[in-house]
Amino acid sequence: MIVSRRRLLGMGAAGAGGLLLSGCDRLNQSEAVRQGLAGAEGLTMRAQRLLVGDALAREFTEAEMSPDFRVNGSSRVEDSQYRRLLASQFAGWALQVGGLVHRPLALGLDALKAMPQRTQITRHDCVEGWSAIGKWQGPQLGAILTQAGLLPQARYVVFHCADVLDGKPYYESIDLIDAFHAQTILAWRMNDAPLSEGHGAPVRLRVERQLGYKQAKYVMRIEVTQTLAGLYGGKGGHWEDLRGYQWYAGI
Ligand SMILES: Nc1nc2c(c(=O)[nH]1)N[C@H]1C(S)=C(S)[C@@H](COP(=O)(O)O)O[C@H]1N2
Ligand SMILES: [Mo]
Repeated sequence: MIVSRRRLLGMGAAGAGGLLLSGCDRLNQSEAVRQGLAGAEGLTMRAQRLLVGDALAREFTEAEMSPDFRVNGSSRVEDSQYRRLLASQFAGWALQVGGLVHRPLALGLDALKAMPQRTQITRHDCVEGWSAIGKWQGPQLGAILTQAGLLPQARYVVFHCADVLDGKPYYESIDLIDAFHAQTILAWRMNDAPLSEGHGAPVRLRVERQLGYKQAKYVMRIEVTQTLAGLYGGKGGHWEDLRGYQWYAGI
């Protein structure tokens, strides 16, 4: 954490307000986000982001990796098609990329592995009060989105997952600032081994400046959208819809 939420809020509206104008224009165009930004949470998000800018989340050394990285939320996917794909090590599987793009893509694991790879050792922080340091590898999400080509109306990237949790399909979303951040990757490898089912095989999102629940596992489809309204519960993510967690979970 570079600047704590408390410190930012302590700056007050006047102090933080001056920071808010540049860089956030595209956020302002969505009604849902504009409403969110009206409150203290929105103020915190914008101030935090502009202070942090493109800064990288802290990266750790091999020696600092946690011996145990727990599985949280879904640990198994019941969907029968997923179970067949898992049994074949995802041989016939392809990540779908669509929505507001010029060229919809279907990328198999081989295609994802053939792209330039990023490896990062980072700390995962779950709101439930645990954290763990692990190593993640995969292509940058930005490179995938660039390959697909975003249409001008594109604002959000939605991750549709294979699992159902508490009776609802899991999903998550981020905006383009986080989507094109250098450490935002689609990880297929964790701690030097292919992702296990528990940790989100075949691929999961790593968006390192946000909390654990944003790190979508079992990503089957990526959809680029203009708004989050009308998708699932409309709040941009599983826990956001079900438990009122914040959509922007910056740390
Ligand atoms: N598809 C999916 N993604 C998910 C979850 C989930 O249940 N399903 N749980 C989230 C939560 S709350 C956390 S803390 C992390 C846990 O990741 P891990 O199981 O690899 O530790 O995944 C997040 N992504
Ligand atoms: Mo979590």
